[in-house]
Amino acid sequence: MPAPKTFGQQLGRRSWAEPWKIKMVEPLFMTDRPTRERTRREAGYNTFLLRSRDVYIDLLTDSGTNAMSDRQWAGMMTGDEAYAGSENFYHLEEAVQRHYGFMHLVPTHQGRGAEHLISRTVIRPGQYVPGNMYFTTTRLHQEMAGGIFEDVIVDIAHDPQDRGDFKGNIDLAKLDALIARVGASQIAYISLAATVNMAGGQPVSMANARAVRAWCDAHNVRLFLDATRAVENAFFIQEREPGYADKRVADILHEFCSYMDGAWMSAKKDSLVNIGGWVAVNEWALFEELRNLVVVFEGLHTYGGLAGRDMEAMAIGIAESVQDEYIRSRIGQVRYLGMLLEEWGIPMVEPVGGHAIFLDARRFYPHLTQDRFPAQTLAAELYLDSGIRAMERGIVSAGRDPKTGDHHRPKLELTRLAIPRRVYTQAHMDVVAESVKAVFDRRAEVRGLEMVYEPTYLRFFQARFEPR
Ligand code: P71
Repeated sequence: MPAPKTFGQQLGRRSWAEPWKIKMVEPLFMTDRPTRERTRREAGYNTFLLRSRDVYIDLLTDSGTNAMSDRQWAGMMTGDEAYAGSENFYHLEEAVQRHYGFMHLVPTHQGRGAEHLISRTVIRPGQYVPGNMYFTTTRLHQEMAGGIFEDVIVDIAHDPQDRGDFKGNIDLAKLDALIARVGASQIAYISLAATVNMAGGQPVSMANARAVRAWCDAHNVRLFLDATRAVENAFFIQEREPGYADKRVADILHEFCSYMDGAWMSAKKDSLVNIGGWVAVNEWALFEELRNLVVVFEGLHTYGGLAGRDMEAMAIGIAESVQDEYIRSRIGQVRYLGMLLEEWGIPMVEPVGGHAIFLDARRFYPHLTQDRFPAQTLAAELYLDSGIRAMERGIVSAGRDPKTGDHHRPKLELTRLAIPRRVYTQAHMDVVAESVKAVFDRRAEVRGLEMVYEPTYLRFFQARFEPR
């Protein structure tokens, strides 16, 4: 047997490790294959309907699944659970002002609460909302407020094999074409997400943010950021964009946000907490509207549906999330899994993005048409093989066109392996990689699924399937 080598040695460099150690552990349980055959059938072949106790390694989402630090847990003990004016709210406000740079903050229970508020206050029915690819809840709230989503992301975002550095960018020619067609007054705002979840966690460049800002100024249109993974986005700018290699991620994030009129946030991702969100803007009049609406749907404007302790954990999590060594190891772990899979020829979105590996189910199962739900099928197969839970991000997630009632047929038919922050180790990543490989080796035997129950809203959460 040749001498074993660490991963770093195999790559001809020194290995790196996470900038933290583990203080508390939570046992995992492995089930056997006959049990998983039953549990996946009972769950209608939908990973959202599995019980977590039947899951081994849970890569359903990186949302709310983060491990908090000892400081965050200590902060939880300082929760000021006053109905109004909680001290923790002011800590959160200060953290958002310092790191994201927005003046006025409205907390919400999570991202979609913030999406609801901003969509309702800024969209007039019939207006367009151009965005760099849709996100499920974002688009739904825009549509429920009467808006019409228009995809203005660069074309390469829809090509899993294009290795562009900034596949999340907005295509300004698409904005020009939209404005020529409908006029500036018919554009509610530009909805910019960084990174872009559904494109594979792909980043937006600083140059693009700056150019979109200039476009907005020229046409008097507002620009709002979905800041859910903007820290991860800042890491890619530091790594890839000329002029940013020597800047701190914290400073890059701040500059990026400076081009925005405001932002909404699902803090359950970047901010290293299990629950929370916010919307923040610079305009006082808009803030007043948001602050007024939040009391109807979420709670008073100094807690927005959260406990004081949740706001404290978020304030501390924000500061931890912008540390260079943390973010490098976070994205490094995602890349580690990506490198193994790439080496073995597994089809996926490249380059690997910030929060997940997105397997390309079209190339994984070339014999299945999109009507056989290849990405849903792949998630069900992975679960059967090893108890690993992934998420469909293809035709099921895309839902139906509200006008025609037909399926949206996204070019990207993906199965996402989202990596929770500070939760799993490199050994878990090895187990995941080997399971993906095992499922890939058996790909020819797979026949696809049929949808037998379809809910009205965000159907992917509760839809049920049967094997073909
Ligand atoms: C993710 C989630 C959570 C999720 C949401 C919907 C379907 C399945 C899973 C949530 C996001 C997000 C972006 C870019 C807003 C939200 C909503 N992502 N923007 O990826 O990724 O935030 O979940 O806190 O309401 O698993 P919320």
